[in-house]
Amino acid sequence: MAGAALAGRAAGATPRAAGPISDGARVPALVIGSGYGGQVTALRLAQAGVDVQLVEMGMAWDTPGSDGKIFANTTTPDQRSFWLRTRTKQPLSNFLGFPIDKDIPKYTGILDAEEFGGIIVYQGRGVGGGSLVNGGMAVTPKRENFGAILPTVDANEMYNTYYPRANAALGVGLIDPAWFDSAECYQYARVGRKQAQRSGFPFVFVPDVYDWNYMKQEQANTVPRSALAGEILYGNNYGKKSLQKTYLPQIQATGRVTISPLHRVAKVTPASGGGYTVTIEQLNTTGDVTVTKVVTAAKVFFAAGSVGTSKLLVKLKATGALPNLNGEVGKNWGDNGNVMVGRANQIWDPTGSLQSSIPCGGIDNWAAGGAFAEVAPLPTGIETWASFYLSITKNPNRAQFSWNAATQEVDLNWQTAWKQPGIDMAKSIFDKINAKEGTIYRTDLFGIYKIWGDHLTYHPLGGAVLNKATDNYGRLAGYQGLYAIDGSLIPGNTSVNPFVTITALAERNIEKIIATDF
Ligand code: FAE
Repeated sequence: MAGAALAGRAAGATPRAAGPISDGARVPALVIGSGYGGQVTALRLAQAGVDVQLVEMGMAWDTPGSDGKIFANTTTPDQRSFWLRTRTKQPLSNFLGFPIDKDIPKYTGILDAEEFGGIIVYQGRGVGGGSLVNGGMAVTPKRENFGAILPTVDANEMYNTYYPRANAALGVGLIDPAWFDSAECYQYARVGRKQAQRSGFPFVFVPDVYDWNYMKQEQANTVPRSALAGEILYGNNYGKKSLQKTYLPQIQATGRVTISPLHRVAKVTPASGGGYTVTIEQLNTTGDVTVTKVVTAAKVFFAAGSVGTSKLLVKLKATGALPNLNGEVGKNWGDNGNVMVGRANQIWDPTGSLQSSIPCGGIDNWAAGGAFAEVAPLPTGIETWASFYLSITKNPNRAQFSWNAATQEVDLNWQTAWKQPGIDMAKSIFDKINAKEGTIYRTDLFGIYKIWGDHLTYHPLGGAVLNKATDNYGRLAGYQGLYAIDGSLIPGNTSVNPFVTITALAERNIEKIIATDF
């Protein structure tokens, strides 16, 4: 920690009002986005005595709807489910060949299916970011793979200090293997394990932030069901430890962080007297801008997620608000190699009508075939005889964001065909399993006669890559006091699900930034 001359640090420790941020405010630190990167940043700054404004375009997700629940169910999506859409855009668009999307009222819902030319990028919207919608799979990469993930970061520091810190703060835990062997809701995963092992692939349990004791009680029917009621994608009402249950209460306890939900940062540019002028649009729940606020911040942290941060930086560079950002901004974006697929099982391998929406295991063929496949649920409530997988692959393709002056929007040049290396890597697992089991791929989940879910990613990474667009701690090149501190720092792939790495890297970077820049 630096000495007493702490620019922008508030005197005293008067707890701050709940917010939102007011027009004309002058603040020491403004954080854009409240996902993993944003909440780590807000917490650690506040604990170091810095007053923080945390600005989030999505809702707070702290108030129940008319059904008494905060979050909607996957089986009955409603206005809460999607960000400003009039029709759902479900990752699995079809079932038994039939389209399953439906009309919904336009609302600032929780899951954004953001469409670019060749890919749909799913992201969480709200205080908690992706932690609100994700599966909670909390995976630390194998150490032997770390050099390829973040080549300029000291692996010893990460594995000795920051990964453990992130895992502890996120509340990561592992399923009880003995319980797994008998739980009805994991029959689908046991089928996945059996078939993987019969084909010679290692099946590994995957840690998750779900409360595993609560999961046991759900199976025993002694508590309201959440994972066992098919809750995922649109939020989870009970057992999942999203950031709302981990970092956020600690943030609130500091009394130093003002949170402004339904506030979207539109512009950041140097202020004449030092620091940055930040233009913020307040939204109503149909997405209209109701108020535009202009504030001044001594330091600004971009934690709007890989896509959100990249889009802002690319636009601000191209439109002259931040012209000195370097040419690496917007580059090295990847999809973490995501591809989805379903397999049709033999009649003697039912996967069960009750499936926990929280995956607990995967098939590791990373070293030999470049794929790590989560055994994922299909929580339809009926027996499907299907096994479903989300694979993370070593797909080497990288895309770039660029400013489109004609549309005044940021484009991403990813092509759907660029998924092919990822599909080939996933096939290194599933072609073999199909041959061994005498089974075939499902063709009814992504359209009519379409095998591969190659149109989407859940894991956007890159666009403001560490030690390229920034220095080795996320300080953006060209400007003092501007930082990127989220998934945009990671060049396209983490070999496993990304949020533990995003959290650990943010913990590492903010520690250095607090020690040297405040
Ligand atoms: P993120 O969590 O996306 O937070 C960014 C926040 O910034 C969001 O709340 C935005 O609304 C907000 N924002 C964006 N633009 C603005 C703006 N201009 N002004 C104000 N606010 C803004 O970023 N990862 C895993 O490791 N395990 C899983 O099991 C897993 N499952 C997933 C399932 C789904 C369906 C999805 C969509 C993702 C999943 N992920 C999973 C990915 C994970 O949630 C994601 O990598 C992290 O949430 C990214 O963290 P960031 O802090 O980068």
